[in-house]
Amino acid sequence: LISSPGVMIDLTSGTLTGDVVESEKRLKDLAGVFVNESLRARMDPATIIYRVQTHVAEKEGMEGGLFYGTSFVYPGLVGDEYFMTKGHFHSKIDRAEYYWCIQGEGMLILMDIHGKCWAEKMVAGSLHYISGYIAHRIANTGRSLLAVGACWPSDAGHDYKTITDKGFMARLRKIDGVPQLIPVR
Ligand code: PAN
Ligand code: ZN
Repeated sequence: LISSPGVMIDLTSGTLTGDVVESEKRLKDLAGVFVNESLRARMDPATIIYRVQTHVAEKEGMEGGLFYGTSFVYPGLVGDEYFMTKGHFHSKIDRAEYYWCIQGEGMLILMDIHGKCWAEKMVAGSLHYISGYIAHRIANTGRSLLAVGACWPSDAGHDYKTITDKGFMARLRKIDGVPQLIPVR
């Protein structure tokens, strides 16, 4: 009647062990994601930008279920733009999500359906509610690994195309040594 946990989360690093699906994105996988695409294309394609560990507790697309994931974003820059995730709206665009920062320093970059952007600072322990209709991505603004926990509905899905086609309307750039959210063009 009593079972052992099928998955463990290390509370200081965010690392999952057990029943977990792993994925990673290297610079070669991120064409068009950074403002300076020609620089990205000239950098080492094998550079790892982020990894995600997901506990897939339900079938993808199942209504009423939840997924858990830890995202790890590495420190670094493409020019003056911080390493970051691709970012997405949810395919079921009204689906919300929680993010919380486990270690490192970062920024949660948000954009509404009209292209208005804003950002929230992430430090270990910060909790971030992302309501539906809001695109979201995370950037590492520190010198160490950024780990962010996330919980989202298993029927949310990921709409990357809207971001691939239009991009975020503002970019997080290191200017005078500090992160600033700068409108595109
Ligand atoms: C997160 C993201 C994760 C990777 O789990 O999927 O941070 O970012 P991209 O999916 O934009 O590459 C989430 O928001 N899930 O819904
Ligand atoms: Zn999401």
